Amino acid sequence: MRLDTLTLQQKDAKHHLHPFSDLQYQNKPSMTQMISRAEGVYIYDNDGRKILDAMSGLWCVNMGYGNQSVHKAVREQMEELIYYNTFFGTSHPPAVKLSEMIADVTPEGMNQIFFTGSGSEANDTMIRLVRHYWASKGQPTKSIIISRKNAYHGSTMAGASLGGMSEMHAQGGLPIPGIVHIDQPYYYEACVEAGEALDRAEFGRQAAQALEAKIDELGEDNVAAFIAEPIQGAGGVIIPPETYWPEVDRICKERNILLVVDEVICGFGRTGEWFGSDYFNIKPDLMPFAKGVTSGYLPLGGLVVSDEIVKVLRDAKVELAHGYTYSAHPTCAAAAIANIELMHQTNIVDKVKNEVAPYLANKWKLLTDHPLVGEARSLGMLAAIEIVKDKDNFIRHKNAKEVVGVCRDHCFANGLVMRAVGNKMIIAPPLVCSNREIDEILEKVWQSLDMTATSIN
Ligand code: PXG
Repeated sequence: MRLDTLTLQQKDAKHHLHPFSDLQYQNKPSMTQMISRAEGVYIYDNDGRKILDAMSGLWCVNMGYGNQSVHKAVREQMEELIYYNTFFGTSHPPAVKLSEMIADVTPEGMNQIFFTGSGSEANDTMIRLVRHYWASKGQPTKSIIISRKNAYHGSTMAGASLGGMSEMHAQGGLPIPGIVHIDQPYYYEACVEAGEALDRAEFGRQAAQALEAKIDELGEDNVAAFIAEPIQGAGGVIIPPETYWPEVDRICKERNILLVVDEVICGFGRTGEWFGSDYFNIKPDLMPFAKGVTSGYLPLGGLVVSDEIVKVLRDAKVELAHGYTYSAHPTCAAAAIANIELMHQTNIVDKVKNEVAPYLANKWKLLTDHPLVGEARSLGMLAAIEIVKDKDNFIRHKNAKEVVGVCRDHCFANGLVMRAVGNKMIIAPPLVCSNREIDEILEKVWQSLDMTATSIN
């Protein structure tokens, strides 16, 4: 029997603890959005209301909802071998095939895949492998990981410590030792602080040089790795100036620091390349991934490791004392295989690069004409608008958080999932959006911005 929405909401409030939610929601169950069905780029609430999901779930449903080829592959794998592990020298066909398929699309020299259940686990694995690598090379003091403020790398102890979100650090005694943070390359915020437009290229170089300064401060012999998202996602779609990544890449190579490029959001086509590293021409040593690898159909993540690192670990001749029950879970791997096959068949990565992302970009930049929008930026299928009070002088609303909250609520009421982050509104729509669906997103964004302007005046 299908339960009515209020009953579901009340039962939910009774026993279900939601992630990243104000726990007071349990006192007002009717506020909980109850999503019951999805198809293509649309989700449907329990009362059948159609909502365009411009966040691809949580940045993951890249190929859209309801792909029958993925469903079929999952069903068939469940019947063949629903689960087995990959510990102690065991493997299974989906693990073999998926690692080969991923290695086929990763950057040169990046051909070794360790599987996890999520992006957070991938980053936990990363810290252990990186430190094990330097210790195996006889340099155990190289253990500090440098990350960035406002970064998001997961929600486990290590993931949240690598992340640079102060609200997360405040809960649970984080960050764990051995992790430090430098500033993010957030150009628009720097302009707000300066009260004027800055030189973008120069700002990008300076932001990268903060890494070099931190390495000098800590001593090269104590630093293991630098981790960063190619484009910060959860932090608010922070697209670095073009000068940033070449400089970071240079610094890591010159200073003998491993470069970890967190591809959990940017990986698997979101930038119009297979990986954000390809887009920015970065040469990473390790790449955590998750989300888009299965389009969120089943949980699976992992870490792409360079051949060179794996050679050192092999030569160390000690067992790798690390792994998860669900590493390379066969059914999840089957979902990933079918998803990547679908990506190849539909040529989606090239399509995003040459058709979908340029179409979105052209429409998105027009949003700067709206009085509330200080900047409208996009790259691939990632886009943000900076909500401001006075765009000529880079002045934000004093109650910026409230204003974006109002905008987010108008979006939802207008049938659009768009996220509010700090003082920005962001989207990360499915890669498979049609032009008509992108038009619909833009119509709803304009409408919601107009309604926000009216609400706050
Ligand atoms: N790295 C990056 C770059 C991410 O965006 C993770 C790691 C962790 O992945 P898991 O699979 O452990 O969640 C992420 C996840 C948000 C939001 O609200 C973002 C993420 C997850 C949940 C919510 O923007 N990113």
